[in-house]
Amino acid sequence: MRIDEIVLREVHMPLVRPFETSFGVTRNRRVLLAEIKSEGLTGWGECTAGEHPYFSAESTDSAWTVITQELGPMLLAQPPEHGGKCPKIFGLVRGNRMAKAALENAIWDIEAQREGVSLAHLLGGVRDTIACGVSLGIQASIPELMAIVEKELAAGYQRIKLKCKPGWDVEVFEKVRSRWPAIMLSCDANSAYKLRDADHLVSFDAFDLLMIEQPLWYDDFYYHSMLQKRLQTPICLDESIRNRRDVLAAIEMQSCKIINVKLGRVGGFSEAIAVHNAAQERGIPVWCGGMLETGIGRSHNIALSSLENFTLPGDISASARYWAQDIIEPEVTVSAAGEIRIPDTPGRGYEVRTDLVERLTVRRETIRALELVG
Ligand code: OSB
Ligand code: MG
Repeated sequence: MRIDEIVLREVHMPLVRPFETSFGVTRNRRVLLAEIKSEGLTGWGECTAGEHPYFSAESTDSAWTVITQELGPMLLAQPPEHGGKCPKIFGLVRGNRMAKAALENAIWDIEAQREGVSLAHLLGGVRDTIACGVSLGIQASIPELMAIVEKELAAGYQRIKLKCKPGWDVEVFEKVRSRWPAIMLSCDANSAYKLRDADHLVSFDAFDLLMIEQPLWYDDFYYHSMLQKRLQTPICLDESIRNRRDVLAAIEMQSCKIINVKLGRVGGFSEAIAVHNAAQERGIPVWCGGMLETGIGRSHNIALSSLENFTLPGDISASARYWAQDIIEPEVTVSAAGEIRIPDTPGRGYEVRTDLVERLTVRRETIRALELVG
């Protein structure tokens, strides 16, 4: 394919309510959007890096630099015929997977449109709806959390995930579990504990949690394997899983029983599919995580979740839970049964509201191939 230009934008979008994890509070998102123009078609990608390098080493600003100075020029110099070629094209650049995913995913979007198929179909998806859960941030008080859980269950969400940290864990689980004994409930520590907290983590077993996500270090397999030996509750790895080889290591070491797949964290659709397949071949279920995405990233997550081994409810929920106005049309909505319909129209299946994107843009750079002028 010919790539005419890559337009990189930074958009500022306030969240409708703050989102607190063990590593901090997010109130306003600074999101990078990659728009790739190719032979009359336009593909969109979203960089899921956070405002600060707290979840992973990447940030909005590091990704801006890497895309404009390294990845964008590489893609223009070697335009891929297929999204799956991107990892090789970007091969000299180490890490920076969220930056890479923003470009690679836009290429897959273009390819789906060119083939006249849905992105889900192009990825090899097999389902037409996905099961949705919600991720609930740390709240100021337990009664406030209880009110939110009640509202999300009434909206139909199939699984409640509670962000936790020392001081916001067993007491919270106790209250939620005693009021809702049968719901699918899980927790996510974002690396807030140490192995010396193992006795405390074993006490989580009393709450029949579907999983405990990333309790220990963000880059660890070994200590998680030691912890998993002591826990009834399955460990799910998020931060630790960067690629397919990590999946093999984690499963071999019995560091986890479930894997969270995030497109940005693994570097884009091709590695996400490889991660999915490696887990599936070994009987390990996966689900799709979220990174407070705009509708563009959300639409990619929806397409990815159509793959067969996405058997657990993901963290993909309605646009309105995050944004007063999302930048796609229609917005992502969730049915009363807690499901999202996967679009079957060509590409991602959601239009980008380009006028709104323009208004939200605070920084823009267009990357074009060097033209040889005679
Ligand atoms: O660990 O899953 C996580 C948000 C930001 C950073 C890390 C995580 C999260 C979430 C939110 O849990 C999921 C969502 O987008 O709804
Ligand atoms: Mg997580």
